[in-house]
Amino acid sequence: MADVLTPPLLDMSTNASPIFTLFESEVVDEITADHLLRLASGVLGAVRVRGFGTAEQCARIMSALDDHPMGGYDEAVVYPPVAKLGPAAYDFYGAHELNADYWQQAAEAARIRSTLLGGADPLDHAISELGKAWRGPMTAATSGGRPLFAGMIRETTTGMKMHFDEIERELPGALDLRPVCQLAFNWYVSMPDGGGDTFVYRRRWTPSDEAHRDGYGWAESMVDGVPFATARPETGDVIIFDPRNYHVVRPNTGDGRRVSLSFFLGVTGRGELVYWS
Ligand SMILES: O=C(O)CCC(=O)C(=O)O
Ligand SMILES: [Fe+2]
Repeated sequence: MADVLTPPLLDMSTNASPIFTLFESEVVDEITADHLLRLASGVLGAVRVRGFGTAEQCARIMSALDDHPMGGYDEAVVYPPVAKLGPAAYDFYGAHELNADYWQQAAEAARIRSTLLGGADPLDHAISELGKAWRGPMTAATSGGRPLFAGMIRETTTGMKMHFDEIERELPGALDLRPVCQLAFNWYVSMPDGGGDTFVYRRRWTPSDEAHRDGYGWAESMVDGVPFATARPETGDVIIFDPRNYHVVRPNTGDGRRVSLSFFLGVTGRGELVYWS
């Protein structure tokens, strides 16, 4: 009889045919379409791409940010606070629509971000690298024909509660082309000397989870024993994972700021890679 292996990360087997957990965290030097497809189909937990941006690019962005203090999420909703530049579509789930306020914030944030990399837009670097990896059509997600804002700059210091992100549940039908999956892309332009790890659990939201809601997050006891992938990026690295899986960010424990450029990716039924924040 085959051995029965224990979770989280080992293969499960109750007979001679193993069922593979497939939720590893991979560290690579270059992102490929295969990584994106495995993340999208749920057979890879997280990928960390080393040196996605150079130290020089990251330093330029960080010094430009000194002249553009970041705002934040509404502290009544997101506490501990997370500073950010640019709107996320999910900021508007209370409003149930991407309203005039969204488009105004989007235009303002895109204007500021477009100069942060020595007069150029750091989003362009990210999109161009992903486009090369995908080798297929890639375009900004649209809503009512208008391209959504993508490329939020975000700073966490005391971490983030365990939560999930899923546009189709936050604002159903908001995107013109329905994504069949969702990935979160974070390029860390600065990381502290310690802490700031990201954990991704192989567990999606289900209605009974609402009994364990804690502000914008959910209780971590829900993921006891669940397979997980973890990544601790260094400055310049990228992490990509499926944010429909519960994920949590640990507090910084060392000197230095934890700042990332982030957006979501989706694959449409036509095989296009779309992006938005
Ligand atoms: O900052 C991180 O590592 C993850 C942030 C996050 O919650 C997301 O990208 O959905
Ligand atoms: Fe998230």
